[in-house]
Amino acid sequence: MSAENFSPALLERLPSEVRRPAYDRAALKPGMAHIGVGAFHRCHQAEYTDDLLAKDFGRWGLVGINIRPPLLDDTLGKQDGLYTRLIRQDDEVEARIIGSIARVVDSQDNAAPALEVLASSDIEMVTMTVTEKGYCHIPSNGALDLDHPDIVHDLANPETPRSVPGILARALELRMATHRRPVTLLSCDNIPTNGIILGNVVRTFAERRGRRLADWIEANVAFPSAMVDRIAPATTEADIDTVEQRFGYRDGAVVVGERFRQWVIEDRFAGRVPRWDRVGATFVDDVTPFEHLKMRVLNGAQTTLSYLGVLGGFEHTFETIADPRLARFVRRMLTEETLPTLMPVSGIAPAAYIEQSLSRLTNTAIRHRNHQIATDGSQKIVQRLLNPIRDRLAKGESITLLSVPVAGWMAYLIKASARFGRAWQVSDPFADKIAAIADRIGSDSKALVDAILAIDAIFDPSLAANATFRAHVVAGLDGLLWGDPMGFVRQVCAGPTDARLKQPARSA
Ligand code: CS2
Repeated sequence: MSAENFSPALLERLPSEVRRPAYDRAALKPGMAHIGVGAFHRCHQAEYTDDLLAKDFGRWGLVGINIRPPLLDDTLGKQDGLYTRLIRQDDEVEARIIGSIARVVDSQDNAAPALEVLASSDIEMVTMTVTEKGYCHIPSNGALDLDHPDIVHDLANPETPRSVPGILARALELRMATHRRPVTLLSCDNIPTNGIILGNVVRTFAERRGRRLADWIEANVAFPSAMVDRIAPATTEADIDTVEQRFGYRDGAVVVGERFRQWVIEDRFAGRVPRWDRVGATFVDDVTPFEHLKMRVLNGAQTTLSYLGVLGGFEHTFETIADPRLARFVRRMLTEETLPTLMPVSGIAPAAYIEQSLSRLTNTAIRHRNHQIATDGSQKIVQRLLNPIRDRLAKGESITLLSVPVAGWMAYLIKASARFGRAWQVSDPFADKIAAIADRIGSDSKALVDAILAIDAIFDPSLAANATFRAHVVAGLDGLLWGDPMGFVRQVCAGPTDARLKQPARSA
């Protein structure tokens, strides 16, 4: 017989090792909203908010909104917003019920339910995890992509928007027309200068709606940047089974994360602010150094391991990094090439941060699929790989190692094309474009690289034109696409450690 499903009524009967919300949930009032209630949000911002409510109960209940699948009503909704958050480190499991989500709203088919919440005078903070592509910006320059089909739709139908910029602009327009209360829109996605990008796309959209709205936004809305961190892969059936086996109930909304967590937020708000800084978050004047550190080191390592891992036949990050060739490669890449591009961060020694990041990736209980991390690489490689490459090229420093995962990303998408045997299923806004390139060109690495680097939404034209970069990526693609990719990685790693520019080992 299957175990009882989780419900608020079960709260009183949970095993004692499962921690419960330490505040009166019945008194919870919505004060902020979150768009994109996926595993990451439930493991990160919702947990910080739960900590805050326990420490200093206030008006900060969360309304969780999804504007894309999955439906929330089926899982979180049925459980009154409550769910189990597991922290896992190898064999250790620590369970806690998070209570900060007061209500969930499904707005996948129609923006009206989301708009009602976002425009409400109760809501003074809107956080979001809508994935990199949710901002509808051009990755290489951060501008709103006015040719994006959802943006085209929303500019023509501003009252029934589909895109994040369109929904936010409409919500702000409704706020301006009604109570006029200020609001902070806080991006929690891994895009560089995420507050600036969010501000850009919302303002550009609003300007097309009229000067009045644009001016109101200027005076009443803040877009702080933030660095968020905790590894929390998509929940699997196995995670749901783990809760059942260990704690005796079934929770369809369970999330699993690692112990490490970090949240650094730019101290630039409009209206009242949940004092997450009282429960471990940090408010700072400038997030940039933290953001570089996290995206280039931790995310850079994850992305590198995901592409090289798939090419090498590995399923998850922890299995990939257990391969000595890949572990050595990624450590050398981060230490020799990425580290010198980082800005000083007070209190954090970069070399120690690299070691800590690599060690987080070895956690065998965090089953993060390489294909999950590889998803939407076109939206990730700029901040994780291309920006450090640009910084190094500007100083005449070598990019031998950092170019390999760029070629890895290309090989990953090329091998998904019909001409290359559809090795695996991929999900990336540029997948079709790259498959078409692969189908047209076939096996000529140099021609493949030329065609892919010409996609200026991903590759800034000056980087794409750089002869050293091109040569290294061609050599990387040669090595990863044909023959033995792991042998190639080992060979690159066996090469000289000299930091100055060198011609690639196998330049085409
Ligand atoms: C991952 C991130 O899927 C991905 O792109 O690299 O979700 C990563 O796990 C988080 O940024 C960690 O904070």
